[in-house]
Amino acid sequence: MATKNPHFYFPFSFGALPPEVSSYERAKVAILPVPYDATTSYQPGARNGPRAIIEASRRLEMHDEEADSNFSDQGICTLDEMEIVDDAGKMAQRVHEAVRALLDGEKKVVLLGGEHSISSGSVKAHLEKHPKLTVLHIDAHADMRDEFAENRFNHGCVARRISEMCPLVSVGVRSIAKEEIDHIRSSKGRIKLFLAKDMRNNAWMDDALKALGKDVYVTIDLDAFDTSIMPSVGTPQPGGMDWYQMLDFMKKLAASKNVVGFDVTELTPMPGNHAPDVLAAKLVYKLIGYFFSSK
Ligand SMILES: [Mn+2]
Repeated sequence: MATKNPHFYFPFSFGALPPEVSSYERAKVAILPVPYDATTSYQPGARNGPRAIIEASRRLEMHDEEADSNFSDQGICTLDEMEIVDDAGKMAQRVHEAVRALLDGEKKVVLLGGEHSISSGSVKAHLEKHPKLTVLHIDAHADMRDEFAENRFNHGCVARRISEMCPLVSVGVRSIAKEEIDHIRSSKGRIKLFLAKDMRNNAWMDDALKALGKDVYVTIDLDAFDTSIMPSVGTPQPGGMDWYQMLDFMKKLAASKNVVGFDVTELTPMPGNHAPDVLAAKLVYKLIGYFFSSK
């Protein structure tokens, strides 16, 4: 088959992986792109995020320099982009059904956004498989409003929707409304908050890990990163996390918890600056390695 000739074939799959390691049957990990951004409140364009992450991933070395290992050996398949419907609630429902089908097929799921509202459907599907699930939410914003722009499924409400299903730990937050703080205080410990201002040394990491249960789903809004390295987001905030701080935290998480799935959302690619796309792609690849290798 011509597709097996490495000289004439550069697949549009995560990591440009060839069919031998990227077929659905062979893959332990399934990447689900969700190009949805209908409720984005400031700069639109997250619908272009999944494609930019996959495109950037095709230029990555599959040998991870840090782990001295190739994380793609476990098989990573890239699914077609999900079909979009306007309504955010219906979209979350679609994501729920798609992720449930993948979990039924024994896949580890990686959701690529798209705006953050899509995550609630993925959490719901994972919770059905892991009843004691807790969610680690990494974000510049609390996303804890009951509704925003008259929409309970707006991307600014996603952590609230998730916290109605299971306990939630938010880290990296530096934009939060008074009503959101009041809601977290009234949650009796079900929602825990780590503000970015309190994360300038790494003492917070152990406290955040202690707040999580054994089974963890990780949802990442890329605006958690500092804008100096991640300007390609719809709603930027200064004072975010740096690359190695994020990786250190993710490695500690992987060492002490069972991470069952994750998503990376809100990349809004910026014409002429590919560095943030590469950051997102490399983060996804490293997390696949940290969370799913040899488990
Ligand atoms: Mn955010």
